[in-house]
Amino acid sequence: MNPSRFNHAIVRPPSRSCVHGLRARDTGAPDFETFCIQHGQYVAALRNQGLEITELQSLEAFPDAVFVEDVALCLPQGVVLLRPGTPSRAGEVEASQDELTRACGSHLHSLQDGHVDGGDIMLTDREVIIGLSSRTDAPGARALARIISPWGYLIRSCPTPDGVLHFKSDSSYLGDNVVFCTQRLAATGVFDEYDIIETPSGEEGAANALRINDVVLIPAGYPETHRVLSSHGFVVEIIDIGEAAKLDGGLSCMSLRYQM
Ligand code: CIR
Repeated sequence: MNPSRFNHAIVRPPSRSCVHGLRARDTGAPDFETFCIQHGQYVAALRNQGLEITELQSLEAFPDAVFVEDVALCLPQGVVLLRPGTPSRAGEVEASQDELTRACGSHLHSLQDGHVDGGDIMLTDREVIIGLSSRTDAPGARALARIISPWGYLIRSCPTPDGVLHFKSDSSYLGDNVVFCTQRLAATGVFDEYDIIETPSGEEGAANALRINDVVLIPAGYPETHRVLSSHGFVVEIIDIGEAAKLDGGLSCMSLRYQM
């Protein structure tokens, strides 16, 4: 499979309860109306790349449920329901199960042990990297490997630097062996076999970019990132996700992308 080619995405609009969403540092609650507008622009950007969109119901009971990436892993061989590593998000999985079955039309597999957040899973052309973090543990990584190894995936797990929420908060796979990541994550050696483009100094917040077919989406507010990625030949599109960022959410977190 090509981890940058997609024709479907599942999204979930924010709920009013988003103001209570988790955040490592409080810079103020997101504004619900603005969040909805920005979410709509994000979805429009996915549609512009030819993706068919399935919109799940927003979940008032789960303030972080807009970050739908964390509840499942969608692969051509099947969908794996994950086990988010923070108690307030555990119930999002069950609440999503029926809609995900309808959307993906395939049998759902459930993680049997440990914890994994989708934000800690990176698919590249050669492997699946599982970042061990405060949300994703070794038993969860092993349980995921037991499900997807038989499908032919090579799995590797590695630590995520302290203070980084998810492995992909600090990195994104841009296709053709290229990884865009922070200096602190590159320093762990995890991407030594890849062609690394480091985030410009002071623009670490742009590391969670999103390659969708022929474009790379980046969050607004990172002009050097725009320049650097463009100079490497990427077609870059800017999306304002300022409200999601108040809850430590990035571009990848707000969709489950797949190819059917
Ligand atoms: C959380 O702490 O779970 C949410 N506030 C942010 C989740 C971001 N998701 C992601 O990076 N995949």
